[in-house]
Amino acid sequence: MKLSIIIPVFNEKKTIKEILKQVIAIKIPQVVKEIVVVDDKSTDGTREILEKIKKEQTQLRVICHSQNQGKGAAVRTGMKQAKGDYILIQDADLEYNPQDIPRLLKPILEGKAKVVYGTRLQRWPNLKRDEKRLQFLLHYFGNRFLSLITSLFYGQWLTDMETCYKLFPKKAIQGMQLKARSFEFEPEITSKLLKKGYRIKEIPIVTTPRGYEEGKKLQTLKDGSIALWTLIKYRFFP
Ligand SMILES: Nc1nc2c(ncn2[C@@H]2O[C@H](COP(=O)(O)OP(=O)(O)OP(=O)(O)O)[C@@H](O)[C@H]2O)c(=O)[nH]1
Ligand SMILES: [Mg+2]
Repeated sequence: MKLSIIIPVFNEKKTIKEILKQVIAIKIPQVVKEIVVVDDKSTDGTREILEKIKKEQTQLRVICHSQNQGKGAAVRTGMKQAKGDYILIQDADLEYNPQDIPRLLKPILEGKAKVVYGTRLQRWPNLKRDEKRLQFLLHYFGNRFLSLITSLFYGQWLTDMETCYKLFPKKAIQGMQLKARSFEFEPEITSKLLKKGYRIKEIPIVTTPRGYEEGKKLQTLKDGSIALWTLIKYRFFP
């Protein structure tokens, strides 16, 4: 099986080198990996770092947007270029741990699932950093709420619709008119996969959430409202 790992990147100079190192290091029996990095016009030096790594790691594919367009647009660019049978999205920060990738693939390799999401929410939120309590709680309950709406609208119980770890066959998105430019990519693809009749298998994962001072870009209220609207919209429109 060939797996395309798509990494959307925007201004992640602190983490890009390390995340690529971790993703490159993952070895999965029976699976050939392809890594597609999409740089969304980073201005903090990330692009220069990518140029350098590309020379050393020739298996990396790096695609550069000439304008910043958002995470959804970057993922869509990556998916168009992907040559794998399966696609996995990997954020460029260090919140998600690439060591979980083989666990996500397991049900697929065993023929037990076609679409797998890594869920962060089958547990209480990570509240280690006290000063960020409210921010994380808002994020946590916002996501729980959006996942509940997804379950009600699309008829499948989900605990973490917003997770970045989404793994699906490339053929699942063929013919899908994905439009999201920003973070509404998550509700859009989830809605459309469920509408197409795919069942989503959730596998628990543990993440290390980051705060805004560490480069987080998602804005809980703004992007949460857009996500809610996206879920409503695609329930009734194609
Ligand atoms: N291409 C592109 N990627 C972006 C943009 N904004 C954020 N990203 C990437 O999207 C990923 C997630 O962004 P974050 O700001 O960490 O979002 P988050 O708050 O972790 O979102 P959750 O995972 O739902 O908690 C990272 O890899 C970012 O580099 C953008 O404008 N363009
Ligand atoms: Mg993040």
